[in-house]
Amino acid sequence: MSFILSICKVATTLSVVAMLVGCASVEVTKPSAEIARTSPQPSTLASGLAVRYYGGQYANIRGLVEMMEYQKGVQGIPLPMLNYKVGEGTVLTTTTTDLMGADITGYINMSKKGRYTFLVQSNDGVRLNIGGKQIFEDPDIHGDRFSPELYVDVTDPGWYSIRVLYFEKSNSSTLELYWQEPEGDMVFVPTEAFGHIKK
Ligand SMILES: [Ca+2]
Repeated sequence: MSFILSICKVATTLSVVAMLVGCASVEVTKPSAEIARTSPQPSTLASGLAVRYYGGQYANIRGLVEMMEYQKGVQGIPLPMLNYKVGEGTVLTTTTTDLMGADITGYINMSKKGRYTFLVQSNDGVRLNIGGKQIFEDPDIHGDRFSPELYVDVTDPGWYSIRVLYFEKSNSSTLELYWQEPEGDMVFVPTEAFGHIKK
């Protein structure tokens, strides 16, 4: 795990190497512009992230977004963390292994000032928004693949909105979100840093 992470950190500047080791071959994201802290701050949150599922066969995130315009979806069991690397097992908190889209929403608590570094691993497509800003997208069908390092500079600590669009077409599925807090280690974003409004 740490080997792949460190390889991906280096490989994002070398796109050929990045392809060989399965990192997203996209440009390293520049330090982010200001993201918007949620205002007012949410007061009572349930832990983890809310999710709605949209069953269907998608070739990319755009296809999922189109489906969401005319399907209501099904409310799923909340996700404690984004740490799913399940091979050919069930997708997130569903009981199905393929052909599934997910709209994951809630809040993320960035409680320290300074630079947060995120990494996403996905299979298949994913789009990550934090504080109303698109941080990363790897929208098409692919095997397990890391994002480059994604930087979010926090000047105003607190809860920020987070939204992850994700789909799994077939075979194995993975959705992971790591962060490195200012002066911290690269770890899965922990449950206590996620919240959602219970419906
Ligand atoms: Ca897959």
